[in-house]
Amino acid sequence: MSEMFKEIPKIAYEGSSSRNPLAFKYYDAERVVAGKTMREHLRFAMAWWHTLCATGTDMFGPGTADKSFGAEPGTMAHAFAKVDAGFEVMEKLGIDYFCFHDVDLVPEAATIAETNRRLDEIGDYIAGKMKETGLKNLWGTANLFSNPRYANGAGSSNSAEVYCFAAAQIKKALDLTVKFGGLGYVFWGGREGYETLLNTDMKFEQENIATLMRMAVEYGRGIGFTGDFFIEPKPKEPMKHQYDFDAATSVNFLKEYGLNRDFKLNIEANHATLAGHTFQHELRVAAMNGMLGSVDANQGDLLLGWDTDEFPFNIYDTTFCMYEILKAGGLKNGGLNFDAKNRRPSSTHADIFKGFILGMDAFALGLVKAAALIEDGRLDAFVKERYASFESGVGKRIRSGAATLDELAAEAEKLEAPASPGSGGQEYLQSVVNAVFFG
Ligand code: XLS
Ligand code: NI
Ligand code: NI
Repeated sequence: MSEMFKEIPKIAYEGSSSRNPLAFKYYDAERVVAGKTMREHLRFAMAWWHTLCATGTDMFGPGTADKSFGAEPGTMAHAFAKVDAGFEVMEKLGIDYFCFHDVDLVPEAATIAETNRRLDEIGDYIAGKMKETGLKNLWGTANLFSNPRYANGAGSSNSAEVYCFAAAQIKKALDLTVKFGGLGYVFWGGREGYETLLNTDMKFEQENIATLMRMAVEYGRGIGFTGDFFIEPKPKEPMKHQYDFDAATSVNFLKEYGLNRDFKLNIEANHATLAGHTFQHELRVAAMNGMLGSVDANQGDLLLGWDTDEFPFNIYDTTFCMYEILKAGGLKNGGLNFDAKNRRPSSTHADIFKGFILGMDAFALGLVKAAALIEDGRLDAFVKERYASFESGVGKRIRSGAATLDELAAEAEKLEAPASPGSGGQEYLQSVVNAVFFG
């Protein structure tokens, strides 16, 4: 295989004073932070779809980036060229993992049988490259939202025939994920939602989605998939209302249908924004339910109402993300998948690498700052003190579940002054964060 990106060297760590646009300023793979190397903590992944497929097409115009990689798009030759390009991108950036949808890998054919044959062919080629390079699969998924048959959803479709197609795609995507030794399998419910309740039986649709997931678990476990299944919450886009609205909604759904033993959540920064939450909020909800599985690392734009999938830039956000991950004890079968793409005018091949450098540096810096915040201890100390009244006396009885309303009412009557919660200290805590950030 010949080199595709000849103008791009292997990207090295050169430190924050480097002015080389093709070097890491903060991501130093082997540097140990809080007991593990950056590489182990961050487990970066490349998203096949954005990196190798997306050309920048939008509603108002065609793509600006050339992703032909020397082959004719829509052919198997192109599918192979994308594999070569993808592995070169990962190797040059030192990204250890990739994520894929079935139809990112090959052009979809007229029949399932032919698409699957193509997937087998490309699957063998990818597996060979993985063996050769040591690169790994973070997760796989099936695209159940692009093909017109999924206009009304897949698991939530009104058509049992469409539902069968979805099952077929999931089965094959699971086969590939297992073939690649993937750590996870994602369900992002692209069109699993509704446009109007006038034509929708919401309970029926949700039951069907759960059934499809249950079958996927059964099949996956049967073929030796030992990783985690993930739901990736998103409130809207493309549908007006999507069932996996946010982390709390998804946790409830998984518990309601008894899927919580096999599933965790894949939290995407931009989806949190769309749900009206912070990224940190979504991560915390997942973590406190024991379901922080993996992360789609990108960022949105607060001035725009859609999934802009930008490479992460905001250090406060990457820091609070890594803060939640560190506090949760790390990601077991997850990592940081750059579900991110270049802006449409950033159309060169070098821009692909610069996007990843930005994102990897932003998360490396976030990791360092998160570890520093924990090490500093002032945030933890403040939170501990804030709830200290529950450590003894009546507070302790409340926590243990032993207290009664009668007892607490009597306690309240004994109080001389009106009870006060004390200062929330937000401004103080924010100044601590800035002091830790900027020294
Ligand atoms: C779209 C989603 C999608 C999933 C994988 O908004 O983020 O890219 O991550 O299907
Ligand atoms: Ni995503
Ligand atoms: Ni997204």
